[in-house]
Amino acid sequence: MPTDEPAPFTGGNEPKRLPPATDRPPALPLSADANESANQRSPAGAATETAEYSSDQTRNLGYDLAMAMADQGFHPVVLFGTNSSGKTSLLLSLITALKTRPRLRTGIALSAPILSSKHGLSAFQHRQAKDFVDRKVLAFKNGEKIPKTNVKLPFFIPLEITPHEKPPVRLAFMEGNGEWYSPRRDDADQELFPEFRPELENFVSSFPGPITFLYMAPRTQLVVYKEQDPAHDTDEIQSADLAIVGVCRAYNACRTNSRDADKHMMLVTKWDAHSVRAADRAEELEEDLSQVIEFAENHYPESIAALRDIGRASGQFTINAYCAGLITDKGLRRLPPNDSVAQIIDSYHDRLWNALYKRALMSQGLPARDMIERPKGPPAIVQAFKRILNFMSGS
Ligand SMILES: Nc1nc2c(ncn2[C@@H]2O[C@H](COP(=O)(O)OP(=O)(O)OP(=O)(O)O)[C@@H](O)[C@H]2O)c(=O)[nH]1
Ligand SMILES: [Mg+2]
Repeated sequence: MPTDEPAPFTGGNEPKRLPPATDRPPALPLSADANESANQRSPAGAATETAEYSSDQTRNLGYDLAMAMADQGFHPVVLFGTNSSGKTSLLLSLITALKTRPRLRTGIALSAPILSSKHGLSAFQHRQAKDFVDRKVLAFKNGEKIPKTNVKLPFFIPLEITPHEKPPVRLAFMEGNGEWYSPRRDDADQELFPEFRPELENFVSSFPGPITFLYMAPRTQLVVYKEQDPAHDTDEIQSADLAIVGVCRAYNACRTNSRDADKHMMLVTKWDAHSVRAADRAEELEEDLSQVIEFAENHYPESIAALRDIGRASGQFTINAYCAGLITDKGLRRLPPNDSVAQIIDSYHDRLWNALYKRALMSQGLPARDMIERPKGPPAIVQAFKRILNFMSGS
């Protein structure tokens, strides 16, 4: 079943042109306060900003981004997941890994703005990306609490990734609010599944090349390392499951280009919650695919069925675990770099970078290869030891 191997690249079709303006998706409200509200800011304090933008600019945003990203050779990575499912933390942990571990011998830098300077939203979108890569990463690294994302428009974080003696790639990660995907369980007058936001639908339907989609299936919606009512969590997890179903439906309705070359990666996020009370943390924290799949099958059955339906080509749909870090209600817990738990957490970041790097290479027609060579060390030994035990116990 699932592996972390990327799906083979089978090439793409011509970009889908947008219909005339009159048929395009409805515009967003004008004069939105397009940044986070003051009480939800990171303590590091991002710049306060009020953006005014017109319906014309937002109506075409997805299409404009798709065309500009295709021209500039970006591989898009689109994250989906409800509130508190771990989207922002995943991005922060990925960027932090490259910024803070020189042994990975990989450069990372924010690219120039994706949209041309003539585009009314170019500077605004880029400021958000810069704020993320600079201030939010700094706050995460320093153990500050990550606020809930509350933006008016989705935005991409364009990155130049330059591994030592390997081809550089450009990846652009989409950041947005969890609410956009939440099923409307309490409103019987509305359809259960929300439609894609217009900019997102526009982007997904227009981007001519392969896209990588990351679907967050949180191990828990609660704050890890804090006692809370588990009944509440069951409901939230069901919503997280349904949210992925809604996204798959929206994808089905709008994506035609390069469908067979897209990749759909379900990530069981906050995997450290799985081993919170384990006696030997390091061993239990390591990704054990059979446990991950068992958890996903029990808690995300509808998502799995929907993802199997849209990712039919071999290797298009995968399931893995992810851990952004040991994060408490106060923020990231810092561990000494040689600590065995820290090394296992690093391995989640490294594996995801490798999978994304391969995707970016293949979308340029280059052969797949790892970006990060994983050091031989304790995690591998733990795995081998587990395999021997499994073999001896006949499981
Ligand atoms: N222990 C632990 N906590 C995590 C992990 N990933 C995320 N969290 C915590 O879970 C909460 C939600 O994470 P976010 O990354 O903000 O989730 P999100 O999907 O961006 O949520 P919205 O912005 O509301 O859409 C935060 O308190 C994070 O610190 C993880 O791997 N381990
Ligand atoms: Mg967020």
